[in-house]
Amino acid sequence: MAYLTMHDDGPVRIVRMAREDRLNALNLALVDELVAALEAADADVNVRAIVLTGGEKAFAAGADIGEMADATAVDMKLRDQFRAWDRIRGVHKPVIAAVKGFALGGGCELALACDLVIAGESAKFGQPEVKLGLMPGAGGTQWLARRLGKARALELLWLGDPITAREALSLGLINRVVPDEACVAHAVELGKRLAEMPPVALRCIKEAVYQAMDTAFADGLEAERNLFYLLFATEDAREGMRAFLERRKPEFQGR
Ligand code: CO8
Repeated sequence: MAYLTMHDDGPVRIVRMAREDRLNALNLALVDELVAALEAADADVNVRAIVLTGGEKAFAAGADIGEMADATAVDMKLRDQFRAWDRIRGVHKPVIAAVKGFALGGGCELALACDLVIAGESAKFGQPEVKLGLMPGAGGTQWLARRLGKARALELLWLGDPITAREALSLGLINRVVPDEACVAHAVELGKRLAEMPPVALRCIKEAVYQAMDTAFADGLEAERNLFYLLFATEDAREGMRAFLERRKPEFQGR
């Protein structure tokens, strides 16, 4: 792993992008490593939640402009880099971004692709692609239009100016703002709380929420209903309900 460091804090895998001399510019190799790391964590039974973080100055300052500067449209089409990004959406376990400093362009899209976002006070979110004569390519137009509505999305995408962590919070783009020095620890604590929850229920809830963003309301309701029924086939649901009735703490097994 040339561009990442990883360690576990109990059931939480902490994946850190560490290409700090380039403000974690997302070159193809870094994204490949990142996707592999997320999938490995997803497959590891000892991991219950994943925290993705970057450096002090930047979570990630976007796609590596040096890798794109001379590329033709055909080069980009054949490069097919977003196939790797699609795999991020396939991660079932909770992924929490801990963002300090710049989260720009692809870096902002990466943060928004995580399930929850904890920001340090220094975080700056933005889609400055327009200033390069480009536009977001890793989902930025879709995330922002769906989450902010047309007018705010167009303002951010057309002007390309970054917003502060507090603005992102007030727009409902992220979950919490904390002091920079507490950012990763806060995300890990949240991961540990999620680790105590029944994993199959978390997974089904994630699937249903993403379905809500992707599909018509009636189809989303149908999917939610089916996932709800499915949870009645888990031992964890049985245990959770029994524990409530017996006034004790449940012991979830993940099945
Ligand atoms: N790509 C390549 N190198 C970068 C990038 C980047 N995105 N961002 C920073 N760097 C490099 C700089 O070139 C510099 O290198 P060097 O020391 O060799 O000169 C080093 O990182 C430090 O950066 P700065 O000296 O510029 O630091 P400043 O504090 O002066 O400025 C900024 C920080 C404001 C973040 C500035 O670096 C900046 O504007 N960066 C570019 C931000 C940007 O435009 N991002 C969007 C890129 S396009 C994009 O993301 C498309 C997304 C769709 C596909 C996603 C696939 C991954």
